[in-house]
Amino acid sequence: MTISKNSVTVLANHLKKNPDSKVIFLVGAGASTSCGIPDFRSPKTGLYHNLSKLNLPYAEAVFDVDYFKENPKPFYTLAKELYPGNFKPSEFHYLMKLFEDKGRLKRIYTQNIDTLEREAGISSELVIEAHGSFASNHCIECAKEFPLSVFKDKLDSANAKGEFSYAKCSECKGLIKPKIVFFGENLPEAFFNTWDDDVEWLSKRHNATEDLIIVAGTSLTVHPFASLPSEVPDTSRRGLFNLGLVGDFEDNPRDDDIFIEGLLDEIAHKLATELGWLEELELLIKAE
Ligand code: CNA
Repeated sequence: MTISKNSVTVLANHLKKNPDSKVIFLVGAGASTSCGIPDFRSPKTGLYHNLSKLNLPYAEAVFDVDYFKENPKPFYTLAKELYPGNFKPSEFHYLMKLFEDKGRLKRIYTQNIDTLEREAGISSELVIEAHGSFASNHCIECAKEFPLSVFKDKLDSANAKGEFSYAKCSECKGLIKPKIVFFGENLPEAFFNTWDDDVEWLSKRHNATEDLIIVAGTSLTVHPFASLPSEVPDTSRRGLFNLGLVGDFEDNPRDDDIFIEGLLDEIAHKLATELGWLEELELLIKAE
């Protein structure tokens, strides 16, 4: 594994030497912390650390469907804070958009529910929202779909004490929630199907080692997403942009892995500089 102060240069050189190579990003909450959305697990600033005000029996209960049925308030409180529109994409999101503009983006798999990849203008067919998003609503009992306003209006009508009335299904009176994957719920089929297709595509590429899979801003603890890096064919090259070594990069490092330790926006800035893309990146950010 390459771990050095020059890791950004190693990665940039790989991209420059292989102009036909494409990149698949696997991203997590660390992509959006600089936008003001806390991640789950960073000590002191993570959501799990800050959930104490919601009186949850355990932090993950906020995304537990059985707990939601009993007490929707913690999820509503969190959803009000995280609802799309409240935040702007980061420099790193715009770098991923620039990879698309340069014809170098194969796909982004995101665990994030904040839709900031879409906000950055990345084409929807290139983004797999593995844990769903706020972009559609459904009844948790009968799966009937509802317009966004049905849930959003309830968030907006919280009283001064932060209490909500809850969105309920017109057919069966079940609770309505955004299609965010809770613990105990299945991931979207598109996640599994597209990943299988992309792995096959990687395996069949003539010079597969040229393609890069960049894992960024995730603790790689939530499965099945966390196992994706281990499924990358060893004919492709893996990179990790993160504050620390995680998951398969720590447990089963590969000789040609590239680990770039640091904050994603700083890494994005340095990488764009090395690739000669900085001016375009800054234009994208300015145009927001
Ligand atoms: P996590 O477990 O909180 O891990 C975040 C990782 O990112 C950690 O390894 C941090 O060290 C690292 N990190 C944090 N900030 C930065 C930064 N600026 N630069 C580089 N690295 C950084 O979150 P995961 O994404 O691994 O966990 C998966 C969960 C988080 C998914 O189910 C998401 O739905 C959920 N989540 C999403 C959001 C969002 O949509 N923005 C926010 C919080 C949690």
